[in-house]
Amino acid sequence: MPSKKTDAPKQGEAAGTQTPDRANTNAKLQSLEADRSDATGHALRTNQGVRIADNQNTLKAGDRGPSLLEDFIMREKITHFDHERIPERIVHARGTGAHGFFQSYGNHAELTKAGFLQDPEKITPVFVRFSTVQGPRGSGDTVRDVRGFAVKFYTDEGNFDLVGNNMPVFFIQDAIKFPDFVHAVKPEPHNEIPTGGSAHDTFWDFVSLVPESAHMVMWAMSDRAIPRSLRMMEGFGVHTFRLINAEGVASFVKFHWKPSQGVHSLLWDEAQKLAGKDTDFQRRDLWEAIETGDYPEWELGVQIVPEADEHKFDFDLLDPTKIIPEELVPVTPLGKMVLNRNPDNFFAEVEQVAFCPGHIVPGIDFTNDPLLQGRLFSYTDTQLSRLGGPNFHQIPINRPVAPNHNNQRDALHQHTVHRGRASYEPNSIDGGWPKETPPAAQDGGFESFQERIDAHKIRQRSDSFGDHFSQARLFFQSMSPTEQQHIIKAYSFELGKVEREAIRAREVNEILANIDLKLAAAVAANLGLPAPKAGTVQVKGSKLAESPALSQMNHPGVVGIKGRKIAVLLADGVDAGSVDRLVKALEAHSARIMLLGPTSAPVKAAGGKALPVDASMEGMPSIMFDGVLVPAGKAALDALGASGLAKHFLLEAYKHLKAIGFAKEGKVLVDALGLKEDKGLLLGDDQKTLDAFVKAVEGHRVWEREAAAEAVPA
Ligand code: HDE
Repeated sequence: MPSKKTDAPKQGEAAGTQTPDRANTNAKLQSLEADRSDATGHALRTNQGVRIADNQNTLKAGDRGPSLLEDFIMREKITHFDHERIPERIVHARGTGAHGFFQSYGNHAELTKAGFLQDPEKITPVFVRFSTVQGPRGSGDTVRDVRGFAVKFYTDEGNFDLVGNNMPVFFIQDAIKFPDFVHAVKPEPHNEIPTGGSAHDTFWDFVSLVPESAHMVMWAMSDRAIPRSLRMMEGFGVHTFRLINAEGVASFVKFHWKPSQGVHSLLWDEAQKLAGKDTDFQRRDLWEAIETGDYPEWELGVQIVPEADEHKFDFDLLDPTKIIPEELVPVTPLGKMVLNRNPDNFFAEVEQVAFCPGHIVPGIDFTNDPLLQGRLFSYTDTQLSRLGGPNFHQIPINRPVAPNHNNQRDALHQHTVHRGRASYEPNSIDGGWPKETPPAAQDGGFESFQERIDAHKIRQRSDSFGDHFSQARLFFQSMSPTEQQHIIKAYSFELGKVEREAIRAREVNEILANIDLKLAAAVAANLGLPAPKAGTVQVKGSKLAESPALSQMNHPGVVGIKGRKIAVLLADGVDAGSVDRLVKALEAHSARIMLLGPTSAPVKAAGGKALPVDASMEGMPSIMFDGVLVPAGKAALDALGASGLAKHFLLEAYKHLKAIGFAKEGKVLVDALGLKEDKGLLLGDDQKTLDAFVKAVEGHRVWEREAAAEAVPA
């Protein structure tokens, strides 16, 4: 369906300058600010408001005597502290979040009556939480895992939560299998190992016995599971939803988030090293990007399928283990989301935000996807134990900006002081308020899509959910050779950690062999198993031979190297003019530059000028950067060549296929390190070479270097 375009900002347009001042542009947003507290200028008091004179000493009988029970100040402080923790999320416990806004590109009234998608002038505040799935709250950011991508839209018509992932399918088809799946992937129950990963027996036992997981496991073994940055991930609503317009016409849709920053990943070696050298790598990356004004942005789009076309595909739209290939149904852009504000308080906002796929607004509705249906129950239910009762919607981060009067009363943590005597409906005592709003084309009460159901009450899976391998095959075959190799290595690594040979063999023979025999043979070889000769089931195959949209290589982004991190290596004797030129050239592209020295002390440039550095090469290793520059200055180049730290930095960046630019006289260092010039290893600080460097960073990796990089020790 064509969307009417307006002059609202488009993907990739200067988000920073378009950022609205939230409090001023929309008075309603002020309700989101109301509970923020700032102690500056205030006296220290108890929770009851009593000023505290001494926050250092418990009340005691003499300075060496026992503490006194009557010390209400100490007791209140310790009691509160004793109860500071709440249960972490059962899944998606590790996460981080940010505030921002959504703006529609135009009026999408033909598609939906949801107000926030109809007015391009309207700024809808959002809060986003990104997460990993398996690990506990303190686990590493860069583990191989699915990433949660949950967005709360505070619309005028109520909260809409799009609780998605960075992969478009899921491991199971029916909600009743979710506890089984989660128990299998979580750390094993006897020793709580491993933290944050799926490389263990119970996960592979389950998925090798449950072929419906084959497609999603393929995504989880791909580079999508180790994103370079939360800013560089696609997001997907996964299930098929419905959008409904004012005439009541419904369309099936799949939601997509396309990052302006492109879709990029870490290399597995980087991901593993980062887990030790910066456990908070992705959390920090998002935080710093927002602090420095590199506001990440995504385009929201939908694949639209008219109701009449429900059965026109070779898979079932209700099956959450299937994608609609974008080559069959392209993504129609609807609007743009920009994240422009970090939370003030992690616990209050990120930890207490409560998403639920059941939070929808008029104009959006569910389908009968059996996984989605189960989720509608689970999310509210889990908040009861996590957030302590049914009033979690009153916690500031969860509160809608739309009014929410009703007759629900009391319960734990009730913050609202309800006025009036009638907490029932109908009533005459309070004038009948609050009253229902009949459904209407626009601004009416929520009305469910009237779907005719005529069926037996049964526990049965539809035959149309029975093909588990065709799309897993499509995914593998749509990858570039490099991405395919990464997938083979990921399966080999993970299965290599599985203790039971029977599980390894089952995954190879009964899952991988049905997806792709070359994949199965390569993984089998790495595991020391015989290559399977044929699959165990007849796979129908997809209509499409390939879906290029599945390869990350086809998602370079639209903002160039904005926000990419570049290290400039300095040492005593560096040419200050060369540093200046490089920094200016990169700043023109809005890259984030860090000057690194052998230590954190300033370096002495040729001529004696002291150049302050941002960090040491020890503190900020190469794995934290997207590219490296080495400026001119013979003495500095000699010093770098003599430093184990600097050599390791450069060799590691080379091994990780990063863009590395040397000033012309750096050739000695390149030769000494045994490196060869290529599309991303460049010599010279003239404009042409710098342009090539920028292009190489934009390409994210110098894939052509892979074979040469193999020879460099990790
Ligand atoms: Fe979730 N999921 N899930 N899930 N999920 C939770 O809700 C659940 C599923 C997703 O940042 C929990 O508040 C069931 C698919 C995200 O706070 C819990 C089923 C997708 C987040 C829950 C699924 C997701 C959760 C745990 C199968 C992608 C983090 C804490 C029927 C479309 C939200 C919580 C945040 C969190 C249940 C499957 C995404 C237990 C029963 C499919 C992004 O309620």
